[in-house]
Order: sequence, then C-alpha cells, then structure tokens
Amino acid sequence: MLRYRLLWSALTLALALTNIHCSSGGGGDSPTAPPNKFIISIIDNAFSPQSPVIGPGTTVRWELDGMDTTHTTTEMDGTWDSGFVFNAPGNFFERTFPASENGQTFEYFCVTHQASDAMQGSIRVGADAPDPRDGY
Ligand SMILES: [Cu+2]
Repeated sequence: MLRYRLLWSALTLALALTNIHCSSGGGGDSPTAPPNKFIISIIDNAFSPQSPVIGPGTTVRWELDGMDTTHTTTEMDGTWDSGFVFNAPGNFFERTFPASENGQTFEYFCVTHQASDAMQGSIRVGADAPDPRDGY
C-alpha cells in the first residue's frame, strides 16, 4: 500500500512539473519587440517634444496631457488632421509613418493655438529628413 502511495505521489509530482513547464514555456509567447510607438504630449499650449526624428514605420501618438480640450494636430498639407478629438485627458490620435515616407519632414500645428501660442511641431522621418522651418 505504501508503495502505491509513493508511486502515486511521484506521478502527481511529475504531472505538476509538466504543467509548470508547459505554462511557462509552452504558450508560444516568444519575446517580442515593444510596439514601435512614439508619444508626443499635448500640453497647454505646446507639443512635446516639438520636433522629433522617428524611424520609418513608427506610429506617433499625440496624447492630451494638458487641461485645454480644444487642441488639434493638423498637418500643413492635410496629410493628417485629428480634428477636436482631445476632449479628455489621455485621449489620443495616432498616425503611422510608413517606410515610403523616409526622408520626409512633416510640419503641423494646432488649429486653435497656432496664431496665439505658436503651437506647432514637426515629425522628421529618418535621419536624412530635412530640418523643419523655424517654429516647427
Ligand atoms: Cu492647441
């Protein structure tokens, strides 16, 4: 009887170890790179950082960290326009800059505060993207 009990214990232990092994290594979760995302804070009344260089394929997320809810991110030539989506802290707008835009610089502004506070910024895609104009 004791022998069976020992055998049963050993079997249970083996099964438990197998489960541990499976749960830690069998899920198929190989390490992945963090999402290719770049955060720009919208504060009152500026974009921060104002003029970053990003890698091609990066998704830029403009996120409201200020209190004013009337900001926009609006590209000069209409490449993107968030509209008034920043109506609560933490709200965001995203745009991905594909590899085909490598070497380009995009200038943008806030519709509400461009004139009053020079609320402007730029996105430079890749190290070869030209500098933006003054103020962007
Ligand atoms: Cu604004």
